[in-house]
Amino acid sequence: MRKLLTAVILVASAALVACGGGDDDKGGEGGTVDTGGSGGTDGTGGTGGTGGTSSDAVCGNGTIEAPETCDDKNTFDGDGCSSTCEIEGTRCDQPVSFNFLAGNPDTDNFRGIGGKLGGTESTFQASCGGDGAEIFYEYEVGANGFVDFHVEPPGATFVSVYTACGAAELACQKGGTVGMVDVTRGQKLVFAVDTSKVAQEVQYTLYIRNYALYGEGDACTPGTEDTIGSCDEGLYCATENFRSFCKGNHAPVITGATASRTGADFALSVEGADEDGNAVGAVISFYDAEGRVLPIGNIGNAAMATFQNDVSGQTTFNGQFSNNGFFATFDALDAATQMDVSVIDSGNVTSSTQRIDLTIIP
Ligand SMILES: [Ca+2]
Ligand SMILES: [Ca+2]
Ligand SMILES: [Ca+2]
Ligand SMILES: [Ca+2]
Repeated sequence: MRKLLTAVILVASAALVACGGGDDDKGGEGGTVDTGGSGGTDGTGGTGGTGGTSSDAVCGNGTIEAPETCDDKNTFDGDGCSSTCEIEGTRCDQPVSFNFLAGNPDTDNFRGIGGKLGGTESTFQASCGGDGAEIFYEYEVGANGFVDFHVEPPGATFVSVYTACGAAELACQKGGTVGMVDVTRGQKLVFAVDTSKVAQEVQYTLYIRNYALYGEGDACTPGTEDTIGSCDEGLYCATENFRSFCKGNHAPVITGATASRTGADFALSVEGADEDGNAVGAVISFYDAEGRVLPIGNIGNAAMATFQNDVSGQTTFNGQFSNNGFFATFDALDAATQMDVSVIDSGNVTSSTQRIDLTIIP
């Protein structure tokens, strides 16, 4: 603002100077936009040049005044209209802030923001397409893990991602297809939304989601700084002294398992050990006498049997599962004589699989 006022005052004084006496033959030169005209020299003949006209545009007043290309009633960058009232996003070095427009996205939620592509000028084309004009977004990553992203609608849009303007492309996705890049907290990414349609309006929505993965010792309690109770692969969310954190995980071990069918009822008993005490259930599959796997309704060939007795915290356990009418529900299992059983823990780590007989109790 101060700069603009100074400019206005300078222009005003230049314009006064411009009204000086003119040359016999020659009037003063007219002013330019920024400086007033200079007066003629000598004598009285010429008329001085007229003062230049200045842009008295005020960015932030809500009115687009030349040379402004937008005015969104504020002087913030990153919201689509810059602090100097230039449209943002059409150049990579002047991107729109995805975080700002999406409300500082938290992790593990898709945030989408919409826009319009329609310009004639294509300065850029990603490997998967983009003949038309493009809009650039900057995205600041909230948490270690990965980011997945896509742009809609399919057919007319593309999105590509870079660590910075001019850097190698990390990924390029056609509209409707999801891309993924590994990220670290605080890292900035540039997303380019592009279109194949030249000079034709295309409404788009760009979606970005930051999946947080938490390492050993990181808090995993929802509601704390980390927003979701998930840990890196191979770790699990352990609770001690009212605090939850990601902890190294060990595979459960099965020491013995029995399964039986009584009429339509099913019962499973699994003895095992888990160093972390976080076994939660068994993954089960059924086989006929010829060793062919049998579908479990529309669940697939394997189902989860969560232990009905609480074995959490037990390093050796005897997990129980029973279901009345199980075989009446899943008719295709009538031929079952054998089962595969493995134990799964809360970190999604499973034991090795054991093939056991399904005992038929008349
Ligand atoms: Ca303005
Ligand atoms: Ca603005
Ligand atoms: Ca383009
Ligand atoms: Ca474990």
